[in-house]
Amino acid sequence: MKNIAPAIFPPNGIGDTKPTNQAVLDWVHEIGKLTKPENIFWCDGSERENEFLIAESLKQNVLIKLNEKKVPRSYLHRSNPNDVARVEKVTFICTPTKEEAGPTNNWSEPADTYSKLYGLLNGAMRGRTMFVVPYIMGPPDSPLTKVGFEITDSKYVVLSMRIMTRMGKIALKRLGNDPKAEWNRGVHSLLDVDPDRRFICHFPQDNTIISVGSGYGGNVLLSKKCLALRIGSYLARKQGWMAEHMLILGVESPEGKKHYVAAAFPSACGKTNFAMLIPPAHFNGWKVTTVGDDIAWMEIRDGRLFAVNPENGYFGVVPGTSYKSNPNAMKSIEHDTLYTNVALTDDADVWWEGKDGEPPKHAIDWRGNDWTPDSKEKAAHPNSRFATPMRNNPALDAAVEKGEGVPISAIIFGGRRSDTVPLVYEAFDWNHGVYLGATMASETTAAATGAVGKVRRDPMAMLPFCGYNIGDYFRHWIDVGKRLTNPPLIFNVNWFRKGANGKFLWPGFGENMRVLKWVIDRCERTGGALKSPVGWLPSPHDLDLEELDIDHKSVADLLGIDHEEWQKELAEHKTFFDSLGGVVPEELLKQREQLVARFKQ
Ligand code: GTP
Ligand code: SPV
Ligand code: MN
Repeated sequence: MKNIAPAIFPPNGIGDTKPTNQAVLDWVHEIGKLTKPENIFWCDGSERENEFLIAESLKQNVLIKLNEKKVPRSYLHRSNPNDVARVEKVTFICTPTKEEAGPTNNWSEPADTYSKLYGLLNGAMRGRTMFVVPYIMGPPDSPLTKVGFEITDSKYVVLSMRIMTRMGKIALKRLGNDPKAEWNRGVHSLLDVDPDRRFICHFPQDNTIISVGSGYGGNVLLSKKCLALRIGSYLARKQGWMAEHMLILGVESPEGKKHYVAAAFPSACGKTNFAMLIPPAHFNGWKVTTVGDDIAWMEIRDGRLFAVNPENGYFGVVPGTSYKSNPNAMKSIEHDTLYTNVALTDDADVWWEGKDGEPPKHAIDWRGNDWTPDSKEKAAHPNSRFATPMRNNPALDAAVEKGEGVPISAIIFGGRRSDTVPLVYEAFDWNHGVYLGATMASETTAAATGAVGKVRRDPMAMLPFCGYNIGDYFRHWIDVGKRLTNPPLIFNVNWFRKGANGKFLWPGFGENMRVLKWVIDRCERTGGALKSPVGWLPSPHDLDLEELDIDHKSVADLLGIDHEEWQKELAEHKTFFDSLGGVVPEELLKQREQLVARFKQ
């Protein structure tokens, strides 16, 4: 077996914090009997434990220590080159019937899948340490917060989970001793990191996740996409709340008026960047703060949506991150950060495509090979990532620990579209907004294995993350709308429209404040807009474009509705809905008819 680190043996007082809940003990015993590890390490989330695990990871080459002066307390991990992104084709929703998983998910029968996975897990941890990682998702005192346990044979997973979740004793306390309490069971084993034996399986009815054969991010940090979105969305519908692939940000005006906005963009389409936006100089006095950069859990209270960020850290795309594009991210990852698959310079600093300054004359690339600026290969993998605690973010919102969450004034959907879709527009009402989300599309990115740059429908940026039938998910959105007396306004944005020269028309990043400002103006009922077939569109003078170097033609192109392109788009909406085989709610079919009719007027 390649690259798999053997067991480690902690001194007394480390690795022995056993939970007292009998249901957890029974489950760990069962998985231990199956996987046959050398020993069991019970994590408590303490500093001492973390130091021990880092020291052992360095000895076993699971981590490389970075330059203490340049990036203090930070490390580099290289995953297997065959294992660098989420793999959607081996991600399964294992519900009793195929209908429950729906037309957009890979389905496999639960009993068969358990027996296949238990077969693979049989003796899988021989000679290794089995770690038991207790964690919570959500602020410690939130009613939305969930408890999870992840069993893993990867120290990289344990160290990442400590950054990405509230991990350790806090979860044991929250769970308590009730053997019937709700908690998520997650089992992860690297096996031999063979793509042919890689499966990420979800059993929503059992609140269980089993992931084997990968050591990479979204496949193995089971708190994130697996629990917070796939199992989360299933529980959310059952329990009447929402689990969404959304950032959450706060916007405060110079007068001190604050709004919170949630935005769903597909993987690697700008959530982290938008959540950490720094307004341009022209918006002096405006402040944007980050509640979350990837996932929102929302509930209805007093007819409004309130959101919490269930996570405790950011697992962000590294390439393209610079002081120019995202200074808050750069400051966040200057220390106490776990990097995956970036390049290593000769002085043990990190490097990636798009970082500020000159590329190093020599580096070791993400695969561990020599690299120079003349190399054909990229120094950092396009989906290389940082894991950094949210506390590192200079723009962290003060309400991030608030259990009741923050009230959401606007929801923004957005994809990566070279053409057709304008910079920003607003839905006429909630159901129209649900239609915008349900029909959104985006060019695929390196965040998942497979082709990059292919336009695909990705409803609400949840195509790979909805843990049940997408038709029922649309229905849930419509039903939530009925319960909202003060619903958020819904918008669609596209930072990625290109001009005839193939270049982005919009400067993006901090300048997205100009679009956000219009969104806030609309929430405040002060912003102007024109009625178009697709929704409310700002005219160029409704957007504050002062001190921005952009010509009239580009603005017109950004806001334009090309009827020919939209005829194609409308046909694609129909093809997509048809492909779902009759699960699309009547309300959305009606929205499509109305959209078609508006184009004929
Ligand atoms: P996940 O973590 O995969 O969910 O991604 P994300 O949605 O958080 O995307 P992120 O903010 O990390 O951005 C992904 C890529 O898009 C990076 O290469 C960014 O540089 C680029 N990007 C982000 N915002 C903008 C923008 O406003 N304009 C342009 N042109 N590129 C952007
Ligand atoms: C995404 O792909 O949407 C991510 C990265 O946020 S991962 O955690 O790998 O799924
Ligand atoms: Mn994401």
